[in-house]
Amino acid sequence: MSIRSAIATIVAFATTALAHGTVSGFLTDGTFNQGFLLDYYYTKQNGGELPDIAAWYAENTDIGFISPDAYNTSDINCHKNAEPGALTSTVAAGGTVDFKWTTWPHGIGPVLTYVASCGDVDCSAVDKTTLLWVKIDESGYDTTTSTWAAQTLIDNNSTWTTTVPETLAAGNYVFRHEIIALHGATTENGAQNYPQCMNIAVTGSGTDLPEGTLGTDLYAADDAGILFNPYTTISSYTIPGPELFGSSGSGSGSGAATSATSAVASTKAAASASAIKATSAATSAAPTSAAVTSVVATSSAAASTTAVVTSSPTTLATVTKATSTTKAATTSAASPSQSGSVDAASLYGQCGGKAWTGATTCAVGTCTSYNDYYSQCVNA
Ligand SMILES: [Cu+2]
Repeated sequence: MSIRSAIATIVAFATTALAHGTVSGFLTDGTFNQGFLLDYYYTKQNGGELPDIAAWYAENTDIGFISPDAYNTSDINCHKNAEPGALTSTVAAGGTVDFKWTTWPHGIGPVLTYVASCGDVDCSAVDKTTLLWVKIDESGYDTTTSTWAAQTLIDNNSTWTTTVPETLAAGNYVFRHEIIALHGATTENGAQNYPQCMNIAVTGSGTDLPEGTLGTDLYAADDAGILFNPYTTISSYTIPGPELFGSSGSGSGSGAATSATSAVASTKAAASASAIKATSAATSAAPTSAAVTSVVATSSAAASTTAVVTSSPTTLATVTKATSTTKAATTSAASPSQSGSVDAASLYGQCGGKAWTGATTCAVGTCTSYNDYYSQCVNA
């Protein structure tokens, strides 16, 4: 094999490895704890000893996800065929847990963290089907910056920090950290849940422990935040799952800033039928005259096209134009010209992107464009 094709092969594997991720480690008040590595699955299959860690075992060897059609199974708790970790880590109420994901590729979706009390039982012996989850952290879509929590996680070196509520009752808990990827959520059963669990005892003097929710009752396939089209102007997003700890009802929390609301509304009509999200900028710098409106449109598939336009009566036409440009770029990235002799890509294999000369069809799944450079076969 030539050096060139060897490099191409390495790149192909590297991008495939980007497919999804797991929590490879977590910090409790700054102290590192080993996460569950998929290698441990094979260790177990080969009769080897699993390391004693606080992270839960799971058989998500495809680096895959839980689909809405499995929300009523015990796998929604802590991923596929999960079993409790042997150890329990410790964090102080009011302290932090940093969840370190392997490189995370999907910038569309909310990030959530739950806890479930193990009661008098050590969490290493808990029955996952009895766990009652309390949501202690949630982040969805920030309309001010047009940013999903999952993108914020990516931008933070694939790490998410959850602050443990100060008033949470001391005791043994299973923590359940989760990304819900929504890039395919426009169609039913297209959302992808990536739950990861670990045993962490909370110390302190807190006494609050709201009644939680069984894993199988956390989500429904038709929840507003599960069956959701992210490829349009997003004026609000309702984070799925039960109410947030300490909240008195509002549950949807990612801060719809009023400064952006009016401009977003003005572009909504134009953009809602399209495959992009459009949002305003320059409201702070703009003169009070309503004659000047800046619209920044970016591809929802991440950074493929950016159009910056200044005008006002023409906002509608402008946004429409930016839309079609973006759409064209996305479409071409998703289906580059056929190169003839290559087989269809396998699930999670690359199936398109600039300079990609491999398979452009999928043996399993649907070829989905994430950006100009990378399309991947995923279950829609
Ligand atoms: Cu993926």
